[in-house]
Parts: sequence; C-alpha cells; structure tokens
Amino acid sequence: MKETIDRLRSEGSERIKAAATAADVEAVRVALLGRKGEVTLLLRALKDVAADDRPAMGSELNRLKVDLGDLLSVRDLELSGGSRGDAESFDLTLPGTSPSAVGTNHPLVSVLESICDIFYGMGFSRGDGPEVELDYYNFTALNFPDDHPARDIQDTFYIDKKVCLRTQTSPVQVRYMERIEPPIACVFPGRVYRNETADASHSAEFFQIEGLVVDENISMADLKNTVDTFVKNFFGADEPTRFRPHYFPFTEPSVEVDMQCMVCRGKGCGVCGQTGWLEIMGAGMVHPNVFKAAGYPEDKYTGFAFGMGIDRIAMLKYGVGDIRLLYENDLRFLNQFRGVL
Ligand code: 2NL
Repeated sequence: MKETIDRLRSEGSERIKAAATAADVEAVRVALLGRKGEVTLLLRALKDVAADDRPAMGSELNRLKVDLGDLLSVRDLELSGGSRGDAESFDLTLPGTSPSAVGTNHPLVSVLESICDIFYGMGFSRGDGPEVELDYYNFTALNFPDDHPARDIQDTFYIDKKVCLRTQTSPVQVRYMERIEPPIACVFPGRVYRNETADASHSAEFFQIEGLVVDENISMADLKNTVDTFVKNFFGADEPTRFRPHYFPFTEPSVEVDMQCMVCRGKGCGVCGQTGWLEIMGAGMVHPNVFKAAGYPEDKYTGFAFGMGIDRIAMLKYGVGDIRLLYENDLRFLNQFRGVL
C-alpha cells in the first residue's frame, strides 16, 4: 500500500499541475478524492491492512488526502486569477476602507442641542416629559378655557376623551412645577403634535423649546435680557429684538418676539415679507392661574416663560424654505448638513 500512496502523491500532484481550467481541477478532484476516487478507495481498503501497519498507513493516507486537497484549492485559485501563496499582495499596514455612510445628528437635533447649550450658559437646566399627555396638563392647568378652539379635535390629536398628543411642551413645565419649588430656570425641548395639513410652513409634528424662569421678583426686563442674549449667541450678530403685545391663555401680559431680519438688516426683503422683522418666539409673564394649578402659594412668585419652534429657527438660520424637508429624511437634503452643524 505504501507504494500506491507514493505513486498517487507524485502522479496526483502532476495531474493537478496539468489542469488547465477550473473544470479540469474539478475532474481531478473527483478522480482522486470523490466517492469512488483513488484515495477514497484506498482509505476503504485500510481495513484489509495488517493490524500492526494500519495506524501508520492510516495517517500516511490522511496526509495524502489533505495535501492533495490543498494542491487542488491552490490550483483553483491560480486559475481564477487569485494567488494564495503570494504574500506580497497583502499589505497589512495599509489603512482600512473607511465606512462610507456614518450616521450624523439630524439638523433639527443639532439646532435643538445648540439652543440648549446657550441656555445652559445662562444657568438653565433641562427638563423632559411625556409626548402622550392628559388634557388636564396640556390645556386645563395652562388656563385654557373649556371652549378654547385649540382643544378641538380639528387642532389636537386625541387618544381618548382625556388623553392627547401634547400640542406644546408647556405641560412638562406644569409637571415640573408640581415637583420643584422656585427658584427655577429650565428649558424644555421636545416633539409636539398638531392636527394640521402639511404645507411649506406647517407639519403635524414639529419641535419646540420652551423656557421657564420663576423666583421672587422676576420681571419682563429679565425676559428681554434672556431673549437678547439668546439671539446674540445663536444668530451671532447684534440684531435688535422687539416685543409686540399678544395673547396667550397661560401668560399675562403676553408678547410675540421679533428680531430684526438678518438678511436685509431691517430694510425689508423676501425673507421677512418686506417688514424688516422676523418672529422668533412667543413669551410672557406666567399667568397666576398656572402657578395656582402647580400648587404654588398665591402672590409669592413671578416668572416668565417663552416658547419657540425649533423648526422655524432652523429654517431661518439655514435658509430652508419648506418644513417638510425636515421630516422626509431625503439624504440629498440631510447630507448638506454633514459636518456643517
Ligand atoms: C409660541 C408660544 C409660549 C409659553 C409658551 C408657558 C409655559 C408655562 C406657563 C406659561 Cl408652564 N407659559 N409657555 C409662554 C408663552 C409663549 O409659546 O408661540 N410657541 C411656539
């Protein structure tokens, strides 16, 4: 049997070397190692070898089988254009291929975080709460009368009679005041929902950030200074701001805050609708009824609150003309913010 093994080793490797196509290699594999191949038959004949010689013959035969298998694989690789033995084709010191699509923050998230950073700089902390909210916290505690139009199912998404998707982040602040005594300075960013048909400036979901400052002797002057500091830090220039009287159920007095248009510097242009001013937020002094709902003692505290749409702020700063672009996740849009924000 030893001679047969030696013959198969030399003949076998010659036949493998001579194989000129992948089909040739496969034919030699079948002839040597297939079910009726010469090596296979020899392995089967092992049982007839004298018991003393069997272990040595067995291991010799197995080695032959492995070696021929290796030669067949190498020949196969050579014929398909690869080369297993060519160490120079691998340079382990080359840098790896970098992944082509690493995720980034969405521009709205980047804007949200940079707005928060500015308020942290003024000593604010940050609060968070549920998006599915009791109508008590979303409306009643905020001094909305029972017949206020915002409560209508045409404006608000209801889960059932008493539960809705929050339409602003103010309910989080009522929950916060229930738990925490003044002094308070806190911002509350988050997603809010309104039952609205989407167009270039409306979306049924959008992001808002509200701020709340409560202590003894907080005044409208504190509000004005906070707003100006924010505008200076976020928009980067000394754009003046102005307060216009307004109405909200949860503040009294209430204002809308404008900043001078940073495109035309107040002269009037397409961005500001020829007015020279851009509305950036609503604000006011917290209504006593809201303090009452939160359980604060009467007449002890005053406070200001403000709310702004993060989408609108992001659109103003980056010249985005349609809010829907912020929710469609079209990479041609999103990739323009890569590394910019
Ligand atoms: C807007 C107006 C505003 C508030 C939000 C607030 C919260 C509490 C009490 C009083 Cl708990 N006020 N928030 C105040 C004024 C305006 O948002 O136009 N947002 C986009």
